[in-house]
Amino acid sequence: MSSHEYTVPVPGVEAAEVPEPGAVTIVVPTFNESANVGQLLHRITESVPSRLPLEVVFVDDSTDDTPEVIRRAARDCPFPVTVLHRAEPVGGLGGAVVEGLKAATSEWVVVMDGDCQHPPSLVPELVATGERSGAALVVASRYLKGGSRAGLAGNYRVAVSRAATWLTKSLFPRRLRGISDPMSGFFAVRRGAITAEVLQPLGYKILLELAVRSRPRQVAEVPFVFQDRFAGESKSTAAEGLRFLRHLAGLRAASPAARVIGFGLIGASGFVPNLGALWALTALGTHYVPAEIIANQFGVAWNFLLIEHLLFRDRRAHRRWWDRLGRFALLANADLVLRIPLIALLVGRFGMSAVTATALALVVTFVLRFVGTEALVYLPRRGGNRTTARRAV
Ligand SMILES: Nc1nc2c(ncn2[C@@H]2O[C@H](COP(=O)(O)OP(=O)(O)OP(=O)(O)O)[C@@H](O)[C@H]2O)c(=O)[nH]1
Ligand SMILES: [Mg+2]
Repeated sequence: MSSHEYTVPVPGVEAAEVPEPGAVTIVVPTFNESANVGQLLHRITESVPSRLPLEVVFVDDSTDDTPEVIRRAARDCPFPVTVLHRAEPVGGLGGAVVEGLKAATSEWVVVMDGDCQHPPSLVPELVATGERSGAALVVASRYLKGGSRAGLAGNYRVAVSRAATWLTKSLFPRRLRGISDPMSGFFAVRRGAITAEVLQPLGYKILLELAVRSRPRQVAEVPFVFQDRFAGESKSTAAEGLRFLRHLAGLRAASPAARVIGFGLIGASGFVPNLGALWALTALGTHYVPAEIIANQFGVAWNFLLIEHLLFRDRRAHRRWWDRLGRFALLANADLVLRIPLIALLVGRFGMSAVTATALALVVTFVLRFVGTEALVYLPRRGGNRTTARRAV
């Protein structure tokens, strides 16, 4: 993908209607927001055009009549309104925002929700702040003085939002410096600052994606009050929360150093099923050598599941799951072959308990296992092709 794609005009917008440079494209993802979009366009009309030339691009995945309602309401708008209805909602909300960013033609793009929780009156201020400070990204923050989360329905949502923000900021302290509200869905970005590789539709929180994968050198923030939904139902679900956690893990695992740490943490968590099974088996009277072998399989299965889903999610496609599992299990058990004599030594010569000796040996073989896993299980094959996979060695 190259940057010239961004200059492709929005389908359905006449060239003469495209705003001049310095103007703004408001991108609004919508999913069944028919009760809100008219009100949103009304509020935009009231507060933006007199201060800033604009166009509005809705990226719609609705199953109701939202596109129709938008088209009707657009007749009263003094600016161009486009609806990109997607027959296939690829990437959900994140994918929709990416489509909108690609379709935008103005110098500035503002992303906002379609349910009136984000006040359009702030749009000119977001852009003006960017122009004034030279920032390429301006975030509307609920956590700055003057901002608030008034519209988050209930203590539960507030707690979840706060925990997610804290977790996100702790995972990316450097990249998110200066961004108090990385979960905000309301922000302005210079179109030139959006690079193709950051536009990964799977990212559900696009701001986080932008800030982490290609953080512009300068960012600014403006406080805002997150209002109540005007009408309709929330689309945020527990499944979306899980998707967010996977997204966080994927972003974090993109750096090799973080992958080593993640691998270590997952390996350490594997102590629990491993030692638990070992304890149970030895308590049942099994000799510690066969008990080690069986208990190790519990740790292997646990580690494999976590590593697959959290660390190498994006690097699984070039081998089938059983191929990966086979290789992973082979590595882990080869490591056990190394470990058994070491454990025998520690138990026999130094009088350690089986549990302590196992813990020590697991740490020693960790590095070997990490290198082997990267190289033999998840390293994309050179010149390899997904569909013509060679047989596993
Ligand atoms: N195109 C598209 N838009 C979506 C999708 N899911 C949600 N949206 C839109 O994204 C915006 C934010 O979704 P909301 O359900 O309001 O999420 P929220 O603001 O975290 O939740 P509430 O506080 O309860 O409103 C809204 O404009 C939705 O219509 C989707 O799959 N596709
Ligand atoms: Mg909302």
